[in-house]
Amino acid sequence: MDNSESSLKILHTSDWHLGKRLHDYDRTAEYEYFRTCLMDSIARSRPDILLIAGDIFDTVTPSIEAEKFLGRTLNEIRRVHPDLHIVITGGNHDSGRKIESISIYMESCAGLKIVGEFPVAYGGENGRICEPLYEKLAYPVISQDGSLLAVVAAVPYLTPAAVAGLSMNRDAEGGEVSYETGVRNIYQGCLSHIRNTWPEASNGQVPIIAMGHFYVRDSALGDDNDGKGNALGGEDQIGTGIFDGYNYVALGHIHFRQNLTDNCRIRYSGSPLPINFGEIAYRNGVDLVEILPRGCEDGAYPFSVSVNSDVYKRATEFIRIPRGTKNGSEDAVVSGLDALKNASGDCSCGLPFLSVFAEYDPGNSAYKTIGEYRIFLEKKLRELSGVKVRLCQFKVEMKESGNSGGAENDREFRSLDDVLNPMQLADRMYRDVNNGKEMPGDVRKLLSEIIAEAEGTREAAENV
Ligand SMILES: [Mn+2]
Repeated sequence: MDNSESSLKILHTSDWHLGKRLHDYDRTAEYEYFRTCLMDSIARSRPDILLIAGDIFDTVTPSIEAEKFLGRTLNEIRRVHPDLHIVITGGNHDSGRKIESISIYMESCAGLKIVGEFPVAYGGENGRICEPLYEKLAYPVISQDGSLLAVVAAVPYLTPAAVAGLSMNRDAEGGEVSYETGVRNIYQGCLSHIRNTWPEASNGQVPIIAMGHFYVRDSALGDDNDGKGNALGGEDQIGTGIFDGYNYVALGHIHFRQNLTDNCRIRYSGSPLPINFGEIAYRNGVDLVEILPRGCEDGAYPFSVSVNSDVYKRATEFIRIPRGTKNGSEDAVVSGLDALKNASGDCSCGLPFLSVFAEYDPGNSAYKTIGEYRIFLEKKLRELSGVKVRLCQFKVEMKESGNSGGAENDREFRSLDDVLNPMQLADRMYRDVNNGKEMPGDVRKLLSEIIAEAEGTREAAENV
Protein backbone atom coordinates (compact mmCIF):
# COMPACT_ATOMS: atom_id res chain seq x y z
CA MET A 1 0.00 0.00 0.00
CA ASP A 2 1.32 3.39 -0.88
CA ASN A 3 0.80 5.84 1.94
CA SER A 4 3.04 8.53 0.60
CA GLU A 5 0.24 10.48 -1.02
CA SER A 6 -2.13 10.35 1.89
CA SER A 7 0.34 10.80 4.74
CA LEU A 8 0.73 14.15 6.44
CA LYS A 9 4.22 15.43 7.21
CA ILE A 10 4.94 17.78 10.06
CA LEU A 11 8.15 19.43 11.14
CA HIS A 12 7.78 19.89 14.91
CA THR A 13 10.07 22.28 16.76
CA SER A 14 9.89 24.58 19.80
CA ASP A 15 11.90 26.57 22.33
CA TRP A 16 14.21 28.49 20.05
CA HIS A 17 14.73 31.10 22.77
CA LEU A 18 15.98 33.62 20.21
CA GLY A 19 18.13 36.32 21.74
CA LYS A 20 19.33 34.08 24.55
CA ARG A 21 22.91 34.79 25.53
CA LEU A 22 25.03 32.21 27.30
CA HIS A 23 26.77 33.79 30.30
CA ASP A 24 26.69 37.00 28.31
CA TYR A 25 28.27 35.54 25.18
CA ASP A 26 26.54 36.25 21.89
CA ARG A 27 25.18 33.21 20.09
CA THR A 28 24.31 34.72 16.70
CA ALA A 29 26.65 32.40 14.79
CA GLU A 30 25.09 29.31 16.38
CA TYR A 31 21.61 30.50 15.50
CA GLU A 32 22.70 31.21 11.91
CA TYR A 33 23.95 27.64 11.78
CA PHE A 34 20.60 26.45 13.14
CA ARG A 35 18.81 28.26 10.31
CA THR A 36 20.97 26.41 7.78
CA CYS A 37 20.13 23.10 9.48
CA LEU A 38 16.43 23.91 9.58
CA MET A 39 16.34 24.86 5.89
CA ASP A 40 18.09 21.60 5.15
CA SER A 41 15.59 19.59 7.24
CA ILE A 42 12.69 21.21 5.40
CA ALA A 43 14.27 20.66 1.98
CA ARG A 44 14.90 16.98 2.70
CA SER A 45 11.64 16.06 4.38
CA ARG A 46 9.27 18.40 2.48
CA PRO A 47 6.75 18.75 5.33
CA ASP A 48 3.21 20.01 4.80
CA ILE A 49 3.26 21.91 8.08
CA LEU A 50 5.92 23.57 10.25
CA LEU A 51 4.85 23.78 13.89
CA ILE A 52 6.76 26.04 16.30
CA ALA A 53 5.34 25.36 19.75
CA GLY A 54 6.28 28.36 21.85
CA ASP A 55 9.25 30.15 23.40
CA ILE A 56 10.28 31.58 20.06
CA PHE A 57 12.00 34.42 21.89
CA ASP A 58 13.84 34.22 25.19
CA THR A 59 12.21 37.32 26.66
CA VAL A 60 9.07 39.40 26.26
CA THR A 61 11.22 42.23 24.90
CA PRO A 62 13.51 40.54 22.40
CA SER A 63 16.40 42.41 20.80
CA ILE A 64 16.12 43.78 17.28
CA GLU A 65 18.65 41.13 16.21
CA ALA A 66 16.43 38.34 17.59
CA GLU A 67 13.41 39.74 15.76
CA LYS A 68 15.37 40.11 12.54
CA PHE A 69 16.51 36.51 12.81
CA LEU A 70 12.94 35.29 13.02
CA GLY A 71 11.81 37.54 10.17
CA ARG A 72 14.63 36.41 7.91
CA THR A 73 14.07 32.76 8.77
CA LEU A 74 10.34 32.88 8.07
CA ASN A 75 10.78 34.88 4.87
CA GLU A 76 13.44 32.49 3.61
CA ILE A 77 11.22 29.49 4.35
CA ARG A 78 8.34 31.19 2.59
CA ARG A 79 10.48 32.05 -0.45
CA VAL A 80 11.86 28.54 -0.89
CA HIS A 81 8.73 26.64 0.17
CA PRO A 82 5.74 28.80 -0.70
CA ASP A 83 3.25 25.99 0.00
CA LEU A 84 4.49 25.11 3.48
CA HIS A 85 1.98 25.93 6.20
CA ILE A 86 3.54 27.57 9.26
CA VAL A 87 1.85 27.58 12.66
CA ILE A 88 3.44 29.48 15.55
CA THR A 89 2.20 29.65 19.13
CA GLY A 90 3.46 31.72 22.04
CA GLY A 91 5.28 30.23 25.03
CA ASN A 92 5.70 31.44 28.61
CA HIS A 93 8.86 33.35 27.65
CA ASP A 94 7.15 35.13 24.78
CA SER A 95 5.06 38.24 24.70
CA GLY A 96 1.83 37.07 23.07
CA ARG A 97 1.39 40.40 21.33
CA LYS A 98 4.96 40.45 20.07
CA ILE A 99 4.49 36.97 18.62
CA GLU A 100 1.28 38.00 16.91
CA SER A 101 2.95 41.04 15.39
CA ILE A 102 5.36 38.83 13.43
CA SER A 103 3.01 38.66 10.49
CA ILE A 104 3.36 42.43 10.00
CA TYR A 105 6.87 41.82 8.74
CA MET A 106 6.09 38.87 6.50
CA GLU A 107 6.20 39.31 2.78
CA SER A 108 3.42 36.78 2.46
CA CYS A 109 1.06 35.77 5.22
CA ALA A 110 -0.74 33.09 3.24
CA GLY A 111 -0.41 29.78 5.03
CA LEU A 112 0.83 31.43 8.21
CA LYS A 113 -1.07 31.06 11.48
CA ILE A 114 0.14 32.78 14.63
CA VAL A 115 -1.50 32.65 18.03
CA GLY A 116 0.39 34.50 20.74
CA GLU A 117 -2.33 35.30 23.22
CA PHE A 118 -5.21 33.06 24.16
CA PRO A 119 -8.21 34.50 22.27
CA VAL A 120 -11.40 35.14 24.24
CA ALA A 121 -14.70 36.95 23.75
CA TYR A 122 -16.94 38.56 26.36
CA GLY A 123 -20.68 38.16 26.13
CA GLY A 124 -23.83 37.96 28.21
CA GLU A 125 -25.18 40.68 30.43
CA ASN A 126 -22.52 43.35 31.07
CA GLY A 127 -19.97 41.15 29.32
CA ARG A 128 -19.83 38.82 32.29
CA ILE A 129 -19.38 35.66 30.28
CA CYS A 130 -15.87 34.97 28.99
CA GLU A 131 -15.53 32.30 26.33
CA PRO A 132 -12.63 30.94 24.30
CA LEU A 133 -12.68 31.92 20.62
CA TYR A 134 -12.12 28.46 19.19
CA GLU A 135 -12.40 29.76 15.64
CA LYS A 136 -9.19 31.73 16.26
CA LEU A 137 -7.39 28.67 17.65
CA ALA A 138 -8.38 26.25 14.89
CA TYR A 139 -6.32 26.34 11.71
CA PRO A 140 -7.46 24.25 8.74
CA VAL A 141 -4.50 23.09 6.66
CA ILE A 142 -5.70 23.34 3.08
CA SER A 143 -3.63 22.03 0.17
CA GLN A 144 -3.07 23.83 -3.13
CA ASP A 145 -5.90 21.85 -4.74
CA GLY A 146 -8.29 22.98 -2.02
CA SER A 147 -8.55 19.78 -0.02
CA LEU A 148 -8.35 19.69 3.76
CA LEU A 149 -5.17 17.94 4.96
CA ALA A 150 -5.49 18.43 8.72
CA VAL A 151 -6.78 20.81 11.38
CA VAL A 152 -4.43 22.30 13.98
CA ALA A 153 -5.55 23.55 17.40
CA ALA A 154 -2.94 26.30 17.79
CA VAL A 155 -3.13 26.72 21.57
CA PRO A 156 -0.51 29.08 23.05
CA TYR A 157 0.85 29.03 26.59
CA LEU A 158 -2.12 29.23 28.97
CA THR A 159 -1.58 31.39 32.02
CA PRO A 160 -3.46 30.22 35.12
CA ALA A 161 -5.31 33.55 35.03
CA ALA A 162 -6.45 33.02 31.43
CA VAL A 163 -7.70 29.53 32.28
CA ALA A 164 -9.45 30.61 35.48
CA GLY A 165 -10.99 33.64 33.73
CA LEU A 166 -13.17 31.51 31.45
CA SER A 167 -16.77 31.18 32.54
CA MET A 168 -16.76 27.47 31.67
CA ASN A 169 -13.97 26.98 34.21
CA ARG A 170 -16.14 28.02 37.15
CA ASP A 171 -18.11 25.53 39.15
CA ALA A 172 -21.72 26.00 40.24
CA GLU A 173 -20.68 28.12 43.25
CA GLY A 174 -18.48 30.34 41.10
CA GLY A 175 -15.24 28.74 42.34
CA GLU A 176 -12.36 27.87 40.04
CA VAL A 177 -11.83 24.38 38.73
CA SER A 178 -8.24 23.08 38.90
CA TYR A 179 -5.77 24.29 36.29
CA GLU A 180 -5.67 20.82 34.79
CA THR A 181 -9.46 20.59 34.46
CA GLY A 182 -9.56 24.11 33.01
CA VAL A 183 -6.92 23.27 30.40
CA ARG A 184 -8.71 20.04 29.59
CA ASN A 185 -11.93 21.99 29.01
CA ILE A 186 -10.11 24.23 26.54
CA TYR A 187 -8.55 21.38 24.54
CA GLN A 188 -11.73 19.31 24.51
CA GLY A 189 -13.83 22.36 23.64
CA CYS A 190 -11.54 23.13 20.72
CA LEU A 191 -11.74 19.50 19.59
CA SER A 192 -15.55 19.66 19.55
CA HIS A 193 -15.42 22.92 17.62
CA ILE A 194 -13.11 21.35 15.02
CA ARG A 195 -15.27 18.23 14.67
CA ASN A 196 -18.39 20.33 14.29
CA THR A 197 -16.83 22.62 11.72
CA TRP A 198 -15.01 20.12 9.49
CA PRO A 199 -16.83 16.81 8.91
CA GLU A 200 -13.64 15.24 7.49
CA ALA A 201 -12.05 15.76 10.89
CA SER A 202 -14.95 14.23 12.79
CA ASN A 203 -15.02 11.00 10.81
CA GLY A 204 -11.29 10.35 10.91
CA GLN A 205 -10.49 11.27 7.31
CA VAL A 206 -8.00 13.97 8.31
CA PRO A 207 -5.90 14.17 11.48
CA ILE A 208 -6.51 16.70 14.24
CA ILE A 209 -3.35 18.13 15.72
CA ALA A 210 -2.90 20.06 18.95
CA MET A 211 -0.13 22.36 20.04
CA GLY A 212 0.65 23.24 23.64
CA HIS A 213 3.27 24.86 25.81
CA PHE A 214 3.49 23.60 29.38
CA TYR A 215 4.85 20.91 31.60
CA VAL A 216 2.97 17.66 31.14
CA ARG A 217 3.03 15.21 34.02
CA ASP A 218 5.26 12.19 33.50
CA SER A 219 7.64 14.02 31.22
CA ALA A 220 11.27 13.54 32.11
CA LEU A 221 12.86 16.76 33.20
CA GLY A 222 15.87 18.07 31.50
CA ASP A 223 18.56 19.54 33.71
CA ASP A 224 18.22 23.16 34.36
CA ASN A 225 15.35 23.95 32.11
CA ASP A 226 11.95 25.46 32.37
CA GLY A 227 10.24 22.32 33.49
CA LYS A 228 12.36 22.09 36.59
CA GLY A 229 10.68 25.01 38.29
CA ASN A 230 7.26 23.62 37.60
CA ALA A 231 8.12 20.31 39.18
CA LEU A 232 7.88 22.09 42.53
CA GLY A 233 4.52 23.70 41.85
CA GLY A 234 2.53 20.51 41.43
CA GLU A 235 -0.67 22.33 40.59
CA ASP A 236 0.76 23.37 37.24
CA GLN A 237 1.04 19.76 36.22
CA ILE A 238 -1.18 18.36 33.55
CA GLY A 239 -1.82 14.77 32.52
CA THR A 240 -1.80 13.48 28.95
CA GLY A 241 -5.53 12.63 29.22
CA ILE A 242 -6.46 16.21 28.37
CA PHE A 243 -5.41 15.47 24.77
CA ASP A 244 -7.82 12.56 24.28
CA GLY A 245 -9.09 12.56 20.71
CA TYR A 246 -6.17 14.43 19.12
CA ASN A 247 -4.12 12.47 16.62
CA TYR A 248 -0.85 14.28 17.30
CA VAL A 249 0.17 16.70 20.03
CA ALA A 250 3.18 18.97 19.40
CA LEU A 251 4.43 20.27 22.73
CA GLY A 252 6.97 22.87 23.70
CA HIS A 253 8.46 24.02 27.04
CA ILE A 254 10.63 21.06 28.04
CA HIS A 255 13.94 21.30 26.18
CA PHE A 256 14.61 17.57 26.35
CA ARG A 257 13.09 15.77 23.36
CA GLN A 258 10.76 12.94 24.39
CA ASN A 259 7.63 10.90 23.78
CA LEU A 260 4.94 11.00 26.44
CA THR A 261 3.08 8.06 24.98
CA ASP A 262 4.62 4.97 23.43
CA ASN A 263 2.81 5.49 20.13
CA CYS A 264 4.55 8.88 19.64
CA ARG A 265 1.18 10.62 19.75
CA ILE A 266 2.16 13.20 22.37
CA ARG A 267 5.68 14.60 22.21
CA TYR A 268 8.13 17.32 23.05
CA SER A 269 10.50 18.08 20.19
CA GLY A 270 12.93 19.79 22.58
CA SER A 271 15.00 22.82 21.68
CA PRO A 272 17.08 22.82 18.48
CA LEU A 273 20.28 23.76 20.28
CA PRO A 274 21.38 23.68 23.95
CA ILE A 275 19.96 26.76 25.63
CA ASN A 276 22.27 26.44 28.63
CA PHE A 277 24.99 24.26 30.11
CA GLY A 278 22.51 21.95 31.78
CA GLU A 279 21.50 20.72 28.34
CA ILE A 280 24.85 19.69 26.93
CA ALA A 281 24.00 15.99 26.97
CA TYR A 282 20.86 16.46 24.85
CA ARG A 283 20.63 15.42 21.23
CA ASN A 284 19.09 18.68 20.06
CA GLY A 285 17.42 19.19 16.73
CA VAL A 286 13.94 19.06 15.21
CA ASP A 287 11.42 16.27 14.69
CA LEU A 288 10.08 15.08 11.37
CA VAL A 289 6.69 13.57 12.06
CA GLU A 290 4.65 11.55 9.62
CA ILE A 291 0.99 10.83 10.25
CA LEU A 292 -0.26 7.83 8.32
CA PRO A 293 -3.78 6.53 7.87
CA ARG A 294 -3.98 3.17 9.56
CA GLY A 295 -7.17 1.92 8.01
CA CYS A 296 -10.36 2.04 9.97
CA GLU A 297 -9.91 -0.71 12.53
CA ASP A 298 -9.50 1.79 15.35
CA GLY A 299 -12.25 4.37 15.49
CA ALA A 300 -10.64 6.62 18.08
CA TYR A 301 -7.17 6.87 16.53
CA PRO A 302 -7.35 6.03 12.84
CA PHE A 303 -3.80 7.28 12.29
CA SER A 304 -0.35 6.08 13.27
CA VAL A 305 2.57 8.39 13.92
CA SER A 306 6.17 7.82 12.94
CA VAL A 307 8.95 10.18 13.98
CA ASN A 308 12.41 10.76 12.61
CA SER A 309 14.49 13.02 14.79
CA ASP A 310 16.94 15.26 12.98
CA VAL A 311 19.81 15.66 15.41
CA TYR A 312 21.93 18.70 14.65
CA LYS A 313 25.67 18.82 14.93
CA ARG A 314 26.85 21.25 17.61
CA ALA A 315 27.90 24.50 16.04
CA THR A 316 29.93 25.32 19.12
CA GLU A 317 31.41 22.84 21.52
CA PHE A 318 30.28 22.77 25.16
CA ILE A 319 32.99 21.57 27.52
CA ARG A 320 32.36 20.80 31.16
CA ILE A 321 35.28 19.89 33.40
CA PRO A 322 34.75 17.32 34.69
CA ARG A 323 32.05 15.72 32.55
CA GLY A 324 28.77 14.86 34.26
CA THR A 325 27.42 16.80 37.20
CA LYS A 326 30.03 16.44 39.97
CA ASN A 327 32.90 18.66 41.03
CA GLY A 328 36.25 17.52 39.67
CA SER A 329 39.24 16.31 41.63
CA GLU A 330 42.47 18.31 41.39
CA ASP A 331 43.93 15.78 38.96
CA ALA A 332 40.91 15.80 36.70
CA VAL A 333 40.61 19.59 36.63
CA VAL A 334 44.28 20.35 36.09
CA SER A 335 44.72 17.74 33.36
CA GLY A 336 41.44 18.80 31.75
CA LEU A 337 42.60 22.43 31.56
CA ASP A 338 46.05 21.41 30.31
CA ALA A 339 44.48 19.40 27.52
CA LEU A 340 42.63 22.52 26.35
CA LYS A 341 45.94 24.28 25.71
CA ASN A 342 46.37 21.99 22.72
CA ALA A 343 42.74 22.24 21.57
CA SER A 344 42.38 22.95 17.88
CA GLY A 345 40.10 25.89 18.52
CA ASP A 346 37.73 24.85 15.74
CA CYS A 347 35.68 28.00 15.91
CA SER A 348 33.54 28.57 12.84
CA CYS A 349 30.75 29.47 15.25
CA GLY A 350 32.92 30.82 18.05
CA LEU A 351 35.29 29.30 20.61
CA PRO A 352 34.00 26.40 22.74
CA PHE A 353 32.06 27.29 25.89
CA LEU A 354 33.72 26.09 29.08
CA SER A 355 32.44 25.42 32.60
CA VAL A 356 34.77 24.27 35.37
CA PHE A 357 33.65 22.74 38.66
CA ALA A 358 36.57 22.03 40.95
CA GLU A 359 36.74 20.49 44.38
CA TYR A 360 39.40 21.33 46.92
CA ASP A 361 40.44 18.42 49.10
CA PRO A 362 42.66 19.80 51.91
CA GLY A 363 44.04 16.37 52.73
CA ASN A 364 45.08 15.64 49.18
CA SER A 365 46.16 18.84 47.47
CA ALA A 366 49.30 20.53 46.23
CA TYR A 367 47.92 23.80 47.64
CA LYS A 368 47.81 24.86 51.27
CA THR A 369 44.44 26.59 51.07
CA ILE A 370 41.40 26.65 48.84
CA GLY A 371 42.31 30.27 48.07
CA GLU A 372 45.74 29.29 46.73
CA TYR A 373 44.19 26.57 44.62
CA ARG A 374 41.66 29.03 43.22
CA ILE A 375 44.38 31.54 42.30
CA PHE A 376 46.29 28.78 40.51
CA LEU A 377 43.21 27.76 38.50
CA GLU A 378 42.29 31.35 37.71
CA LYS A 379 45.71 31.88 36.19
CA LYS A 380 45.29 28.81 33.98
CA LEU A 381 41.85 29.98 32.92
CA ARG A 382 43.16 33.45 32.03
CA GLU A 383 45.61 31.82 29.63
CA LEU A 384 42.82 29.87 27.90
CA SER A 385 40.06 32.42 28.03
CA GLY A 386 39.39 34.16 24.73
CA VAL A 387 42.12 32.13 23.01
CA LYS A 388 40.95 28.54 23.27
CA VAL A 389 37.63 28.81 25.08
CA ARG A 390 34.90 31.14 26.27
CA LEU A 391 34.65 30.74 30.03
CA CYS A 392 31.07 30.46 31.28
CA GLN A 393 31.22 29.12 34.84
CA PHE A 394 34.04 28.55 37.29
CA LYS A 395 33.55 27.22 40.82
CA VAL A 396 35.88 25.86 43.46
CA GLU A 397 34.28 24.19 46.44
CA MET A 398 35.57 22.53 49.56
CA LYS A 399 35.34 18.75 49.40
CA GLU A 400 32.44 17.67 51.55
CA SER A 401 33.28 15.58 54.55
CA GLY A 402 30.72 13.23 56.02
CA ASN A 403 28.03 11.33 54.28
CA SER A 404 26.13 13.86 52.22
CA GLY A 405 26.65 13.78 48.50
CA GLY A 406 27.24 10.38 46.98
CA ALA A 407 26.03 8.69 43.87
CA GLU A 408 22.36 9.24 44.44
CA ASN A 409 22.73 13.01 44.66
CA ASP A 410 24.80 13.23 41.53
CA ARG A 411 22.29 11.62 39.27
CA GLU A 412 21.07 13.87 36.54
CA PHE A 413 17.46 15.06 36.55
CA ARG A 414 16.47 12.83 33.79
CA SER A 415 14.47 9.86 34.98
CA LEU A 416 10.81 9.52 35.74
CA ASP A 417 11.70 8.95 39.41
CA ASP A 418 12.71 12.59 39.59
CA VAL A 419 9.19 13.62 38.77
CA LEU A 420 7.56 11.03 40.97
CA ASN A 421 9.55 12.04 44.03
CA PRO A 422 9.41 15.83 44.11
CA MET A 423 10.83 16.15 47.64
CA GLN A 424 13.98 14.25 46.73
CA LEU A 425 14.32 16.35 43.60
CA ALA A 426 13.87 19.54 45.64
CA ASP A 427 16.52 18.39 48.12
CA ARG A 428 19.00 17.88 45.34
CA MET A 429 18.18 21.13 43.61
CA TYR A 430 18.55 23.02 46.88
CA ARG A 431 22.00 21.52 47.42
CA ASP A 432 22.98 22.34 43.85
CA VAL A 433 22.02 25.96 44.18
CA ASN A 434 23.39 26.44 47.69
CA ASN A 435 26.86 24.96 47.39
CA GLY A 436 25.89 21.65 48.89
CA LYS A 437 24.03 22.97 51.96
CA GLU A 438 21.08 20.93 53.12
CA MET A 439 17.63 22.48 52.92
CA PRO A 440 16.69 24.07 56.26
CA GLY A 441 14.05 22.17 58.25
CA ASP A 442 11.37 24.85 58.07
CA VAL A 443 11.72 25.25 54.31
CA ARG A 444 11.58 21.50 53.94
CA LYS A 445 8.41 21.27 56.03
CA LEU A 446 6.69 24.04 54.07
CA LEU A 447 7.62 22.46 50.78
CA SER A 448 6.34 19.02 51.83
CA GLU A 449 3.03 20.63 52.73
CA ILE A 450 2.81 22.32 49.34
CA ILE A 451 3.64 19.07 47.57
CA ALA A 452 1.06 17.16 49.63
CA GLU A 453 -1.54 19.77 48.81
CA ALA A 454 -0.69 19.65 45.12
CA GLU A 455 -0.90 15.87 45.08
CA GLY A 456 -4.31 16.13 46.73
CA THR A 457 -5.43 18.60 44.06
CA ARG A 458 -4.14 16.30 41.37
CA GLU A 459 -6.06 13.33 42.77
CA ALA A 460 -9.17 15.43 43.02
CA ALA A 461 -8.77 16.52 39.39
CA GLU A 462 -8.33 12.95 38.24
CA ASN A 463 -11.51 11.92 39.97
CA VAL A 464 -13.63 14.46 38.08
MN1 LIG B 1 8.76 27.51 28.03
